[in-house]
Amino acid sequence: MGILNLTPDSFSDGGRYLEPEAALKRAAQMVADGADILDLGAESTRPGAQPVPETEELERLLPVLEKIREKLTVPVSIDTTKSEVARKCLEAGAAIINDVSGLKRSGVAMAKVAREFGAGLVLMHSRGTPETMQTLTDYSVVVAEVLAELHESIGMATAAGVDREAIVIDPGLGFAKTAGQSLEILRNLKVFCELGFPVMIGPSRKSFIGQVTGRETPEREFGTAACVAAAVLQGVRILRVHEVKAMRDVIVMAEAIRGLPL
Ligand code: HH2
Repeated sequence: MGILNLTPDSFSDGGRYLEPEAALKRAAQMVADGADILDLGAESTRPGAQPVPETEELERLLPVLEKIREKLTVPVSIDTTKSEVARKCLEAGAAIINDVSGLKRSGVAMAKVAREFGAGLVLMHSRGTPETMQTLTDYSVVVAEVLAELHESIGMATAAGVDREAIVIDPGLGFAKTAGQSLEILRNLKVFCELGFPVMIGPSRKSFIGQVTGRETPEREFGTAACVAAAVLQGVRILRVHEVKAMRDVIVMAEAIRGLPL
């Protein structure tokens, strides 16, 4: 999954794809590099990020989504926690909703929209909001508690009628987690895969990689590659990354080592 942030303030690629033409060019490049899904986001989730009003989120997303639907055939995921943004993007041809709040922000409304459109639904674990999440890192056993909280999100989705086949889970690296907790999750991804839903992770260039490697954001690709390989070897199915071309090779190589058919 290739990341396309239509934001002025994303931690890694903020401000680069605000013009629809530049965004389309980037989208086409990621598809040529091997992306199977594009994830479009218009509200940064980095710690401390300010919320974006619904109209502004849609003004950033819809022109780019329309261009991508016109020119490319790749499924598009929308990274949003607002059910009305999700609805308008699904109407405009998006296929997946990526909810970093795991339905905790829009509640059952988001699940109902996903069900109505038969969309894929990524349920990511987080706590609080981007403004508060880094103060909510108290866990006694991080893996068990993240699993339990993801179970609540899965329960909300299925109770609203979302097909289990439509659900993807994501433990939310860096969201309400210290670097040590993100590493603990990475070490235990197999446990998440055993739940029976496809698992997705988004390690790309995140600060826990900076804490381990001592590298600044643009220089975290090898650190990202290590996370991607470790994830594929444990059964993770969707890798959300900025640098598609390099990570595609890491993924296919790790799959080959794992013994999956070429
Ligand atoms: N991480 C980010 C945003 N959305 N969605 C899922 N499912 N999993 C993730 O790990 C994830 C996500 C944060 O990364 P990025 O989009 O690069 O930055 P920003 O939130 O600043 O736009």
